[in-house]
Amino acid sequence: MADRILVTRSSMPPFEEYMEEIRPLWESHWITNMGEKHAALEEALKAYLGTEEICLFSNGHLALELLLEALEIRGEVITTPFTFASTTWAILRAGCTPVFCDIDPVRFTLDPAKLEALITERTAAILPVHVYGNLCDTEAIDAIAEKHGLRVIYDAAHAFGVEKDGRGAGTFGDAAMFSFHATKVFHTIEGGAVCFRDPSYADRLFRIKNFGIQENETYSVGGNAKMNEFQAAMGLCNLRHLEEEIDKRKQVFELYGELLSGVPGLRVPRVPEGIRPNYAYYPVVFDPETFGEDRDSVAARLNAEGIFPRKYFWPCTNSFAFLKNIKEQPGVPLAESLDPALFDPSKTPVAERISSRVLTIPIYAGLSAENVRRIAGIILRK
Ligand code: T4K
Repeated sequence: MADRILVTRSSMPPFEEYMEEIRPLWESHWITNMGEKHAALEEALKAYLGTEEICLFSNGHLALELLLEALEIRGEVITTPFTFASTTWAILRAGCTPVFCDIDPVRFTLDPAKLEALITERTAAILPVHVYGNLCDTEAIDAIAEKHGLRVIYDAAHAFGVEKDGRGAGTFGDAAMFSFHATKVFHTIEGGAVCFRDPSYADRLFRIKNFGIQENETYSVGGNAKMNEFQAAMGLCNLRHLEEEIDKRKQVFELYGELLSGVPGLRVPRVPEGIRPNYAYYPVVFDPETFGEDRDSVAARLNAEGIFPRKYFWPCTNSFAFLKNIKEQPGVPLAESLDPALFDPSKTPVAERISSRVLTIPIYAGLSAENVRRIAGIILRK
């Protein structure tokens, strides 16, 4: 169906611009393994994100999973269940044990007030998520981590370009992972990056994404998660158009705000003081008691009109039924100590409540004002 409206739509740079960007690859024949485009994108991203250190990856998921391995995180990792499955799967696949902390009811990010009670002598790290691009309470989380000598790794998959008081999302904690997937505000088709503070991480991250090969041609055990030159070229083009992309999303965001705020039983996102947002998602929380209709019913009505919002992020990652038999999962080197009782959504009631009520409605640069009005009108039955 040509006129379907999906939750997002990949931004594309002008076709000729991408062709020009990749033309030199036909001359050099150097199309992967940290070539010129890769180097240029690293430098451009360091400047854009305000970070000294960055390592590019083939995708965001592997960036996160391999980051945990590279830092030799072992044991319990305190995290949020209100996220895309990737965050929790990275923890499990890295052989760690996720311990779920409930979320703040306003930001939807890990609630620092509930964090300290979960810290034990087995805790190795804290892995919060800047979900929807909403920055976590980084000050409180980083302070608790420092007090207990724990590392903080932010899943910043949604937070590319977001800043708090002029400070980029990639500069909080010990490290932050960005996703550059096609569905993101900035993308490299598939891709991801880790930004970090301690320069000694650079070698570890480089080796783990490149078969463990060191400069002197000695080896350690590593995988392959390199970003190729076509991905990096897409990133270089998209970065040139990013401000325009964010500005167009802002117009959609603001129009939804005008049309949907103040409606009893609907909660729409707001930009907090001091934040430079990226308008990555537009989550609407439906309170069926007051709004008179639940999230699933609104989604079904939109679907009937060819509009496809998504229930990001439902279900919470601690509530997948198969996790009750987690020990029987084939092929995953799970932590010995992993206890299926950890996967209990009743321990994170705020996350559970938001997850069952939230709908992320379409937002992307090319979404017309007419369609924004149509979507809002359907939601409000106007
Ligand atoms: N941590 C968090 C918190 C994350 O949200 C994610 C990924 C990760 C880690 C891992 O990062 P990556 O390894 O992906 O870099 C999508 C994305 O695939 C995924 O990147 C994203 N988060 C997640 C929230 O959403 P799906 O299964 O919902 O995608 P899909 O294929 O249904 O696409 C959604 C919509 O996007 C489509 O309806 C239309 C549009 N679209 C999609 C594709 C693939 C396009 O316009 N162009 C495209 O090429 O997971």
